[in-house]
Amino acid sequence: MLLLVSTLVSLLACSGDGSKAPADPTTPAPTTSPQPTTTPTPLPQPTTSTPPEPVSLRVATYNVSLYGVRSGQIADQLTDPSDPHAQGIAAVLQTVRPDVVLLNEVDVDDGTTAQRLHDQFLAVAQDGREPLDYPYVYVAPSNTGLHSGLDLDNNGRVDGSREGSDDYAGDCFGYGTYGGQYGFLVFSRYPLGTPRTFQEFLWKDLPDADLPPGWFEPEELDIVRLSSKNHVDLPIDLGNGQTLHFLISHPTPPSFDGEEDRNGRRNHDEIRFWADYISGELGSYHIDDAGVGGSLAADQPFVIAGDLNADPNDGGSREGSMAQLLEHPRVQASPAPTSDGGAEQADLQGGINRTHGTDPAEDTADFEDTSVGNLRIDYVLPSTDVALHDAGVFWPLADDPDFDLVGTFPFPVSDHRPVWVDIEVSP
Ligand SMILES: [Ca+2]
Ligand SMILES: [Ca+2]
Ligand SMILES: [Ca+2]
Ligand SMILES: [Ca+2]
Repeated sequence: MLLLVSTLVSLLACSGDGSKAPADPTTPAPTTSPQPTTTPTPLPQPTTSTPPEPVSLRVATYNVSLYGVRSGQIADQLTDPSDPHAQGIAAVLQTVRPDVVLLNEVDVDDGTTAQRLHDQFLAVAQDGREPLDYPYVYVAPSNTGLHSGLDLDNNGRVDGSREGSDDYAGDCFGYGTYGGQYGFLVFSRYPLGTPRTFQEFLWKDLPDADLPPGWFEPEELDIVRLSSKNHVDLPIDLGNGQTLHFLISHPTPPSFDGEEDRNGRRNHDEIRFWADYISGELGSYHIDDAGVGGSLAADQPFVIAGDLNADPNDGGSREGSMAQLLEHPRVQASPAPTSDGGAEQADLQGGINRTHGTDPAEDTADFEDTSVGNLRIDYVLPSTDVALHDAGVFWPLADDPDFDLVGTFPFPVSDHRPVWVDIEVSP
């Protein structure tokens, strides 16, 4: 346990800069190939000729809604090992049991929050569930709560000194009332390579960017970033010679704006960034924070994951936003993850859910049912070159004992449900 903790700490210290991955403890030791019983007996083969095996893993995304009203509040909260919110997150994850999981809406700090969430909750049995053990963690730097110094929300005021206010949050590169609010992190059983981040990529540098007409001044366009948190290509070393590219982000909700729909346009373009990244077309525009250009090679397997804040048919996102990925030739969008509980809750909650176009079994978030309703907005989308064995949304039926982990408003843990896929990546 001590070794594990020190590994986690050393990796956390490198968060945002890439981490030097230690040897993979999960790689099975090479085994001697079964020998045929027919004569003549072949010479023993050197172990280096053992062919690499396919790797099967469960990959998940989960918006855990773990944010506060001031910097440091969540880290302080997690010093209490009986914190019900973090216990709930851990109980859900100990039920779903992903090998790699993206958590949206976690405070980004020096790694303290991630370490406490892992050591005090995930690694501790919740109500008799088996503990989890993730030797590798990545905490993404975030644009949320990072003040721009300019009036990006056009309310006539600029005040970068008052963290905690809506005035402050509205002029940040990504909406956040304090630095690191609504960030994201990854826990993994597999070693992680050096992340490629696109935190500083400018919105205007996206070819044919869908910028809100007349909204930003020229000097604002020179600093306005595309990513509301970060866009990260995080390499996962599967130990069989294959690297899985985890393409993670959390595009802004397409709401909380006006006629200009600046957040809807940004949401669309944040999703488009990945669609172009896997297309290999227009690849020259993907300049990362290290100044290196280029998109993802055609032979690289990937999983796009995150709360993408766009339902294929319902809610406030711009038309066609999710189709950019769901209908992309490199994305394996079928079968869609589903749950029985999502369908049941849409029926029980009624309201606008009755007018929705998306199959409620595919819903991943439970919002108010007058103007928005329950939506499919959380995604784990593998590339077509990996085998997709199973997929699901963790949303139990109301008579299931695990329903208490999900609940109804006000929710015990989150208004989102985890989404997972079981994939197999062959060498
Ligand atoms: Ca302005
Ligand atoms: Ca302002
Ligand atoms: Ca609802
Ligand atoms: Ca729905």
